[in-house]
Amino acid sequence: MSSSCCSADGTCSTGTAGPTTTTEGVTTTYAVSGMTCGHCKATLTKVIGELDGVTGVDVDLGTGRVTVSSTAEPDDAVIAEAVDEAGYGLTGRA
Ligand SMILES: [Cu+2]
Repeated sequence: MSSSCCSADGTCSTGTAGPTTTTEGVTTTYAVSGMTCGHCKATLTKVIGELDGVTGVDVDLGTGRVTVSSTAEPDDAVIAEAVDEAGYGLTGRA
C-alpha cells in the first residue's frame, strides 16, 4: 500500500467531496427494553461492541433504542442473544 494520506481508491479526506460516509457499513437501530441508567448503557455498549463485525454502538436511554454500526448486515438473533445475556430485552428493530 502507498504511504500517502489518501485511500487506495484515490479519494482524500482533505478534499472537497460530495456526500460523506454513505456506504461505510450498515447502521441498524433496535428497540431494547429494561435500560434505565448509564450503567445499562455501558453494559450494552460493551457486550454488543464485542460482537463480530460491530464497529459502533450508540445507546439512547431516552428512547430505549440501540443503534448498531457494523461492517455488514447484522444478525438480529446474535444481537438479541447478547442483549438478553446482559439482562435486557431486544424487542425488535426500531
Ligand atoms: Cu442501569
